[in-house]
Amino acid sequence: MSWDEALDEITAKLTSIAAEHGPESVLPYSYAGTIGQLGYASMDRRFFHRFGASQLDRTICASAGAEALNRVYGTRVGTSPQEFANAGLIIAWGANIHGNNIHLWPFIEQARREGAKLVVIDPYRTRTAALADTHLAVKPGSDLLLALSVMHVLFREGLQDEAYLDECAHGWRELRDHALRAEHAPENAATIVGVDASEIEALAQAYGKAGREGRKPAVIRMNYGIQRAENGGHAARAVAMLPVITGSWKLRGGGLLLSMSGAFGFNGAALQRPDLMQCSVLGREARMINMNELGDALTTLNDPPVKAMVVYNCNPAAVAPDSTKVLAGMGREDLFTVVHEQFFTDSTDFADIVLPATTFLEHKELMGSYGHRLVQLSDAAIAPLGEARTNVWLFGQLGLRMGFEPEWFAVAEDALIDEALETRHPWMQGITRAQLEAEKQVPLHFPETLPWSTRAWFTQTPSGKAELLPVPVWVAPTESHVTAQAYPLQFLPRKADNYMNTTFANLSGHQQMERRTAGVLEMHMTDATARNIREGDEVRVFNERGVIRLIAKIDEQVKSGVCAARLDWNKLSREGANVNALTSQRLTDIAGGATFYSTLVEVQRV
Ligand SMILES: Nc1nc2c(c(=O)[nH]1)N[C@H]1C(S)=C(S)[C@@H](COP(=O)(O)OP(=O)(O)OC[C@H]3O[C@@H](n4cnc5c(=O)[nH]c(N)nc54)[C@H](O)[C@@H]3O)O[C@H]1N2
Ligand SMILES: Nc1nc2c(c(=O)[nH]1)N[C@H]1C(S)=C(S)[C@@H](COP(=O)(O)OP(=O)(O)OC[C@H]3O[C@@H](n4cnc5c(=O)[nH]c(N)nc54)[C@H](O)[C@@H]3O)O[C@H]1N2
Ligand SMILES: [Mo]
Repeated sequence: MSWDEALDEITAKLTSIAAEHGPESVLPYSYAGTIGQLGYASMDRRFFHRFGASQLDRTICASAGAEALNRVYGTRVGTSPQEFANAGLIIAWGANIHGNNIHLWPFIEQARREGAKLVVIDPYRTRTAALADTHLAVKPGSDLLLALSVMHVLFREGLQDEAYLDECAHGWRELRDHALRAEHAPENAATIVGVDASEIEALAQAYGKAGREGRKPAVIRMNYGIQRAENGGHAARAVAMLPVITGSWKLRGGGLLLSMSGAFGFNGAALQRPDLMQCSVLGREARMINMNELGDALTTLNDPPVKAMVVYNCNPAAVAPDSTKVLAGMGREDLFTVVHEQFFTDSTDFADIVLPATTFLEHKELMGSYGHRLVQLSDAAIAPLGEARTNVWLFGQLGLRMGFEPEWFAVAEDALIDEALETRHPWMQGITRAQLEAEKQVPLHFPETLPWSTRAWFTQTPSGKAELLPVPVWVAPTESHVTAQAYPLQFLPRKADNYMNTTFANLSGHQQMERRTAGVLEMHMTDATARNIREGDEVRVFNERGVIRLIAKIDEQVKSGVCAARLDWNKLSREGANVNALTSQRLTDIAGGATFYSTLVEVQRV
């Protein structure tokens, strides 16, 4: 059909569904796509707010870790990537830098050429771990206990920076007393963490002594791997406290980086217009649906049920947890589904209408960052191919067809960029589109002093200092090696080094690069032998949520008790089911995040 016919049909369908079931029966489902300020959240949000659709809580990736940082520091700011070159000890904690964050790697290499050591804390032997000086192959979900154990040694040895703590931290003596409890001593924590006590001891000693007596400082690259566990919010919070304890923020090349997103103050309210919910037929704020609970939202939710789903920037059929339920829901005959996509993904297979989307090469975007401190303009390199249209255009058109106000919906990309840059954020003052057009990237007006180096930085926490309370308490995830019974193996449903979540998984060049782990379950010899499984055998991997079939690969990437397989499209997987058939909709302890890495399974030879 033509674009005109498609837009008319979608408008008519959404209108009649809203008339019968209320506008909240329409659910937008999106994540980052090509990640720009406009494509991620601008006209799309305006449209759904004005319509009165259910809101989507976008928690699938980073919500627990982001909130953990907010709780300790009040916002999300950290060591800049370039500063890693000045570190003497780099800890990659739940961070596959060489696979997922390759642009940080050159600075790590630079530091290592000057003698820095790299420690990787990851249950899987990633490319990053294989290149490290030390790899701590911890049990999934044990980071909270490991962080407390590191704190135990720091305080036991008097390696804390008391002057910094007194000035900049709230509750450090309570944290010290808690950390010094016997259960946090390395010899008592080691079994649960899954490493030797001596390894924890060595890590803590190296971390605590870095930056002292002429040594270069330690920096932690914490990444989101750590917070995809049920206790991941408090685990991330505990790790985030470590550089406060040692005062490592005071030194160039010290500190910690999870996210820099708090340094960018784009005017999200102007782009997204949450106030438009008040002008919708609902006349109030619409209900919120956690995107990790899509399976339940499509199969059990009522008052009203979800009757239409509009998918863009996302491939929920492949990436959302508990996919047996997700696919049952997306397969409902009475669900009207629209997907705006670049490729015929697993999700387009469920669509009533597929709309062609532009790629980042075909649209103009305003970019922030997770790591660096540059505002960037990403120009369209070519005109859109075929009939591909941008997210902004699509939702603007739908708004106009709905009869919504042209002053909010007939708005072009450049005007949206201007609105996004109209902000009171102090670090973005004076940054304009004209400057970005000329220079393409403009540094934030970031303060001269190192982040969190003095108390003056802590303006956004209740105490005006780093918040170390409540003390982080070790609790095992519901699904972990501590709790394992019927399903004894911890399962890592991992990202590919050469795909972007599920983007590129259909491209043969990328598939070639991911050959080693295509359709494979990586297991340790001990677990394989106990199940009479040999290399190359077909195996069933299952739990109470689902079953998938893979080929056993016996290697040293995982320790016994842990197995791993990587995320792929369902339709490129054996029997059409990928790793998310096994993951759960359970949420993290903080901020409703996804718990992909808190998954237990059993494995059988077919
Ligand atoms: N090549 C590539 N790059 C990507 C992506 C991609 O798919 N491919 N995805 C992008 C996206 S959306 C994101 S959010 C980032 C994410 O980048 P990362 O934050 O690095 O995320 P993950 O790969 O999920 O997890 C990192 C590591 O954590 C390990 N891990 C799992 N459980 C635990 C645990 O309990 N403790 C510890 N210490 N480690 C654990 C995993 O084995 C994994 O190697 O990468 C982005 N970059
Ligand atoms: N098992 C398991 N599941 C996971 C993860 C994991 O590590 N393991 N990682 C989780 C994480 S961290 C994340 S962030 C999510 C990511 O999940 P998704 O957000 O679904 O990410 P992708 O799989 O990359 O799919 C993005 C889709 O958006 C499309 N797209 C790109 N740009 C645009 C655009 O401008 N407009 C439109 N309309 N479409 C566009 C791409 O073609 C692609 O199909 O997956 C989560 N799921
Ligand atoms: Mo992500």
